[in-house]
Amino acid sequence: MEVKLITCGLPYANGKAHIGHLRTYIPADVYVRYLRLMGKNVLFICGSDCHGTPIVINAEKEGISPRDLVNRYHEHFKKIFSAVGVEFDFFGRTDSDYHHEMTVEFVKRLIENGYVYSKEVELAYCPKCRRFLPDRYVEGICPYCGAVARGDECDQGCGRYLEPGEIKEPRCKICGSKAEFRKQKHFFFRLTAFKEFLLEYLEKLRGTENALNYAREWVKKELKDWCITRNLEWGVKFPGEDLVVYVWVDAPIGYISYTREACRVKGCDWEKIWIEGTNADNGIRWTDVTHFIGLDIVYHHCIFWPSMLKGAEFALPSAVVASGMVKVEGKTFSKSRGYVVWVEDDYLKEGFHPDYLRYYIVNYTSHQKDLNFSWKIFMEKVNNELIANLGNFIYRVLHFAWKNFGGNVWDVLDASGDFSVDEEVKKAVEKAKNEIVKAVSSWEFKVASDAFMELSGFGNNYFQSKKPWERVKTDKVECAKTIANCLQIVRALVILAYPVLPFSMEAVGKTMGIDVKNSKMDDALKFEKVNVLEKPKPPFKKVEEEKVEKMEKIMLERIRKAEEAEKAGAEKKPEIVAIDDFLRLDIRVGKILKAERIKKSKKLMRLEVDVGNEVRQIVAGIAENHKPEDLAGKLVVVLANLKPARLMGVESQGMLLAADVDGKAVLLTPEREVPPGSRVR
Ligand code: B3M
Ligand code: ZN
Repeated sequence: MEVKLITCGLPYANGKAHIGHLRTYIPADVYVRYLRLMGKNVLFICGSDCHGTPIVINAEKEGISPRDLVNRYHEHFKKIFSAVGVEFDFFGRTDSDYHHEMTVEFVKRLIENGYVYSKEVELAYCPKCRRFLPDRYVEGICPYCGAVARGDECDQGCGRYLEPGEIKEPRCKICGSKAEFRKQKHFFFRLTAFKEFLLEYLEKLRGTENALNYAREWVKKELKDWCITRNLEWGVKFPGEDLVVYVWVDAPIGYISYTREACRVKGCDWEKIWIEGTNADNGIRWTDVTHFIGLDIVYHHCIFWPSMLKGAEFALPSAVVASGMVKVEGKTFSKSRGYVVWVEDDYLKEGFHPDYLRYYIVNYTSHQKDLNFSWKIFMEKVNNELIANLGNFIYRVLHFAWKNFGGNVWDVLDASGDFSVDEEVKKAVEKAKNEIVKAVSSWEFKVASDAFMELSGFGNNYFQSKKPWERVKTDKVECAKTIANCLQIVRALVILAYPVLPFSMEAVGKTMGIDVKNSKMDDALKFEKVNVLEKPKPPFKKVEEEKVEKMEKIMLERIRKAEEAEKAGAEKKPEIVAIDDFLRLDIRVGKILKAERIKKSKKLMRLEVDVGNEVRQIVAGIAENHKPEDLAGKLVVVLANLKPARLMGVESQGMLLAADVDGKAVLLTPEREVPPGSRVR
């Protein structure tokens, strides 16, 4: 059977997993599980994205090697994925030999096919660090909108992707000094050659509208050739040069190298998937590959990636599925501003069940829309939907069957010789199954999960209307019929809800002897005998209000701290300076000769200060907590080469140095008597 390859965007091995990651990975896993239930032969792959400047910079900051940093987060992601039930068949890493080999092969094919050329470009160079400054090593001004930007992206302004050399007024991110432009040879990918191809490809590409619409708009605008090399040590070496391949070139090639590696282990044919493809249409060789990605990387997957594949003569993915963005408590997701839920610390370590988050992410809204994570809504969805509806139905049926029939209703029914599944039950199960199949094929996981919840709602009403708890006393056979029907619904639910709730449905399945992992969708429609084999447990536990309050508190505190940090940062963001920068300041000890308040000012005082070779008039904001009479004769520290300024009409020829304690100036003074004019350094 042909392989259907499903991939997820590769997480950077550069930080911990958060809810933004799971917003893509969980629906992808749900999709894969549904496909398998439908009998498809699926290969589900992903892996760490290990290259790029942020990883090198963070490793430098921590004083460890990029490899060590990558090892740490690679293991972290593996652990998290398994804890939340995202089960990849293969989880690779781009710093592996097999990936480097694949990337070099790929780039060589692009070169041979004439899609790569070299060009001298002017790049930001730091004369102090004596190095070129790729991507995030440089900060400056966006040439398009004038906002502060980093080397590869105008992240605070217009959001444009910036090519090397484009940034204005570059500064070295490491030492803070002004960068200069220097010429260097770099390599470019001829993206402009793919416009016609892309227009046609995007016309036929399948996927979610959000991805397709963006991509179709972009391709109509001007495309630019793309610099694909960087001055870095860490990365895949560009053949024959002292450069590495840009991370956004090697990362998607990971989809291929991981497939090759997965196939080596599992015995499938990677060339069939990535080279031969499944069918051809107007010169486009398609392959049954579906990329699950976040909305922010549509450009890379719908413009760059297909052009690279076409240029290197690989087959072309047939679908790109983009998840909407994430909000946390109603605000745009942001790690730096504290609007984040960390999967390990805030969720798993707090003891929340992974299925709850899976249900929330899949069921909150359509896959394409923004998902808002709020702890209150989380509690409501778990308690009022999962538990009140699904959990309640499953448990009440299993419990009733166990208590009143020892788990086996068929003995009573066989003896009576009279049982068939109610038409309305059959219809309800069939309806749910059909809706799910249809919804899944268009990546509408909310619709799919609503369908099994509706079936469970039907089950609750059915149970309620038949009143088995009364019948059990009057007509055991009738009662057994009701429960037998309900058990059919439970079995269907176990199978139909399993992709979303794998842990809990597997457990319920076990209670009934159903091996849900190896079941097929149509087993939901089997309507055969099924028993309760052991004392059932409620499938879900309530989320307690206090717990949610605790989580909200943690979140609020984090947001508050982030706000504070931002404020402090905005006031004075300490920049790294060199010693010569410091030596440009003329800081000396001075002696206050005279002090008086400035009329009409609460804060300001006029001082006469002996700075060694002269007496300066200095205006200082110290009147609120100092008396003039206490100041005369005091030794202070003066910045003596500050440009003179007028304050309340009085010229100030320097500045006193003081500690800022809650907005009050606490004057600095030498530890013992020294002559006025002594230099401070
Ligand atoms: N490593 C993560 C991101 O930008 C990036 C994805 C690569 S997919 C080939 O979301
Ligand atoms: Zn520098």
